[in-house]
Amino acid sequence: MSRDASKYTADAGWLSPHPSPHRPRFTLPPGAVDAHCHVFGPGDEFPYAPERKYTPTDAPKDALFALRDHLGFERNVIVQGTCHGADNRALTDALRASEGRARGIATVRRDVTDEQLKDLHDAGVRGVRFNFVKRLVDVTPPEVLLEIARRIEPLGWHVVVYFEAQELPELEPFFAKLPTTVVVDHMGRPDLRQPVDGPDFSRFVELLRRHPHIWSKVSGAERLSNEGPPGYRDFVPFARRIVDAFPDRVLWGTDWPHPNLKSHMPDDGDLVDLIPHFAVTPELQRRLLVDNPMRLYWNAKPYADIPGTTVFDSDMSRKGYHLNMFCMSLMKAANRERFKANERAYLDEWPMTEEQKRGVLARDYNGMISLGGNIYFLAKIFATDGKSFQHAAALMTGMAQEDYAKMMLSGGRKYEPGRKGGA
Ligand code: 0GY
Repeated sequence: MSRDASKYTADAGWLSPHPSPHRPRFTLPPGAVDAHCHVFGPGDEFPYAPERKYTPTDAPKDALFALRDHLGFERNVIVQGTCHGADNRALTDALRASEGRARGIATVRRDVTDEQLKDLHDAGVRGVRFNFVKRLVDVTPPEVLLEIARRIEPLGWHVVVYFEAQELPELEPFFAKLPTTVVVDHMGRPDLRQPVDGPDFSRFVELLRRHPHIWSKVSGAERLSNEGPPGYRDFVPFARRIVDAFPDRVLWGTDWPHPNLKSHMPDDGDLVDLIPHFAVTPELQRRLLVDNPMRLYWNAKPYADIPGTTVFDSDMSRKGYHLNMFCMSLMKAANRERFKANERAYLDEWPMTEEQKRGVLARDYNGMISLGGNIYFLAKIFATDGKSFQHAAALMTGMAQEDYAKMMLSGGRKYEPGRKGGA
């Protein structure tokens, strides 16, 4: 269907995205992520929600990906726009088409099924958005939102929240209760006419200080600024205060295609050129644009390459859960007897992977650690065998226990970075 024949007409006065943004003068660090943007429609393919509060012009995935390449970004985080309600098809279509270069934030209702959540995850969704801006949505009660947050938490997802600054005092206790990371859109929409160190914005800074699970997007210059383009200078001190204080909990995004702007349509190149004014060193720029979004959305782990070390983080804890619970069961004498009587049969009572079971049978402690076993739990296995920590440590370093003991008594062994068990 041609554009003219579209069944949707955008709202009167709706501003479409800038047709030809300039290439930024600021060179983005390699791997930069635009962590707040949307896709709208096309409406004829992905209908706008009947309950929507606005009708935009279409802003399809191809236009977003072209902008990504033009500005110099590597990846996108696409946030479900309220004009699509809880129908995430335009979002998941874009995520799938991105070939792993986009992650998504969806909108879900309380009746979402586990299967639908799994489909969203497979498409690349890593969070849900709770919107408290009344001009955009009919607000969902907090107890329902909390229920949704508890459903998505086991998937490793987080919650993105959008609210007006005056709502913060009422919302803070709710944010404090959320079991996941919470990302605030556009710094909680401060009034930039107030002083940056005045009570209103200081309240927002305090929110982040008090709650280490809360992050902020330092985006929205074109929405919040009273001075306007191209410098958006009144926005800079606010974003800078947040980036300086919480460099590991900030994200940035274009907010393309800038829905509901009335004053002007920004040149996205100007928005990128603003970044070095509030993230003032290459280090801060890399954290804001690469490290933080990669950690949150692509599960990139800065500690994954520590030589010879497996860090027992939440992913390893999930992976090794049943293995570690089996180990704990050996605390009971009756269970130890049953295990010793028939190891294989006892292991088959636990929903562990075959690899984990083989690791136990072979007493391969390094193998078990790589499969999510934690040495404090694994200790129950060698204790059941009547063996000591020294025995296990010798096994893990490939030495006879006697030689290991001698080596330790004579002052330990020389540090060799990278040796398994040597860190
Ligand atoms: C934004 C801001 C707005 C809109 C939405 O989902 C949306 O409709 O987020 C707004 O109107 O302030 O971040 O895109």
